[in-house]
Amino acid sequence: MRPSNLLLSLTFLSTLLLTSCFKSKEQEYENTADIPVSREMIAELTSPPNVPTPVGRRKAKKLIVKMEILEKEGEMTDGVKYMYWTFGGTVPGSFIRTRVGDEVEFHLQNHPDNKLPHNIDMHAVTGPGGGAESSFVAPGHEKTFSFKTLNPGLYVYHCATAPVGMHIANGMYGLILVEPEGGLPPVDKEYYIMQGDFYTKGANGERGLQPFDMQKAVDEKADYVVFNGKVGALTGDNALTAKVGETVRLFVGNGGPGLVSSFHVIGEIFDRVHVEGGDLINENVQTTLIPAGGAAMMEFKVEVPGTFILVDHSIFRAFNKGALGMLKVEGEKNKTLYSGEIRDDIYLPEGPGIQNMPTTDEIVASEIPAKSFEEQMEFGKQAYMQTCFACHQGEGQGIPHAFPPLAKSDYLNADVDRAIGIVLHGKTGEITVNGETYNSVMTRQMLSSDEIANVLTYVYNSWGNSKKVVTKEMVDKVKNSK
Ligand code: HEC
Ligand SMILES: [Cu+2]
Repeated sequence: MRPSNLLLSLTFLSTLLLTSCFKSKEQEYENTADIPVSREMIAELTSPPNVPTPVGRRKAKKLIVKMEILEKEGEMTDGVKYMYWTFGGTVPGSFIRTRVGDEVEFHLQNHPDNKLPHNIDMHAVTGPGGGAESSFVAPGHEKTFSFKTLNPGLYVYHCATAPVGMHIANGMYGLILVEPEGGLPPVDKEYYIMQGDFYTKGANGERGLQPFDMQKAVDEKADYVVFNGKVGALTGDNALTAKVGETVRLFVGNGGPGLVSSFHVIGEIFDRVHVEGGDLINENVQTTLIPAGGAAMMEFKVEVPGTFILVDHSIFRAFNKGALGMLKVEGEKNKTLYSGEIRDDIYLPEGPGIQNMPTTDEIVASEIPAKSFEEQMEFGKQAYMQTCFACHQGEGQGIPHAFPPLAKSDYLNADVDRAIGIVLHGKTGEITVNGETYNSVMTRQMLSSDEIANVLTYVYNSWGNSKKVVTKEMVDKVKNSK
């Protein structure tokens, strides 16, 4: 036999062996309802973005889940409070991990300090109301019911007490995973993310404890669209992490109540998506749709270092309503996969004039001026996140060779009037910031004098800068001194 023939028959043999192996497994229980359970086990529950240990090869068990409902105040974003209703104290609720054939004994506890009755409808349950009918529980009570997991997949659970929309809108949703026989293929990192839309009496950013607004919810006019219950739950220090070369699996759900998510990771392609959390696998996907009350699993390998931004690609939700998270990947650069910036030349297709840059046209203030330093900081931060963030980045750290840092910037701190001038008119030409030279273009920012005063006050009082306060008068003086 020629060596290549030998190889062929060997591979053939082993494939035969493997497939027959799988066959016998499946044949054992043609109907998942027949899978027997052995022994009892208390389920590990985790708060987002963490998930419990994979089931691996464990046998089906009687799995005891204890879930406590808590109504508790939390922070939607800086200065904005919200009364969340939660499964397990977090939005989304605790992650439940089971395998097909498990017999789940579910204990739903409604904390005595809570004001309302609640229940749970699990999409993984085959039975009336997904458990809702048997789990309706008043404050200070515990209800128990049990079910067998028949279908593998990633499922949403939520409260289904009337008004259902209101209970969901206040954060009462989470994910339950039913792994197939033998478990999902192992990966290096797994994370739990859930999108939700929130409706508040005040507008986005309006401070204080914000009550739920039923009319806005009915109209589906969300003030906040967020991952994991609040703005910034997955950014900065809360970012998800991975190392170059690792495989990542995201369990992503959408609690709604109203909106559908166009889930996308900027700078990544999903190698595999379990569409709608089921068996159908799509490969090489840019954006995957996650219906309200639905979920999806995405797997990908991270090949290059950097910060990858998770968004709902209905993009105003990401940049203006909070649906933005981060995956920070550390490790060696790979110039073949991604070169990084090779050169930055100024591109001026219409001659040397720079469009909409150096002008002094009056921009009319559309906002109420800030009345205190705190308000200046608050409005300034909002303006920063909307206008400057894209280039100078969330912590003012800039991007090497492209956008200079504003954090601890010697250039910024040396001269307030010059900084005001830059935000007023834009900037081009070579400058040196903290020893690095930049030769790029900052386009003119369309901001009023008040907004410029606020944004610069925010910048000067953040990230180790010199704590100057910039007033509208100072901005007007620079504006008129030209
Ligand atoms: C489109 C990208 C972009 C946006 C948006 C932008 N900048 Fe800049 N900024 C730049 C670039 C590029 C430079 C350097 C210009 C040069 O090389 O001459 C710069 C320079 C600066 C500087 C001086 C250098 C330093 O690091 O201290 C300040 C201050 C500044 N920007 C503030 C702001 C503020 C405040 C905002 C938001 C209101 C803003 N920028 C929005 C790109 C941007
Ligand atoms: Cu409820």
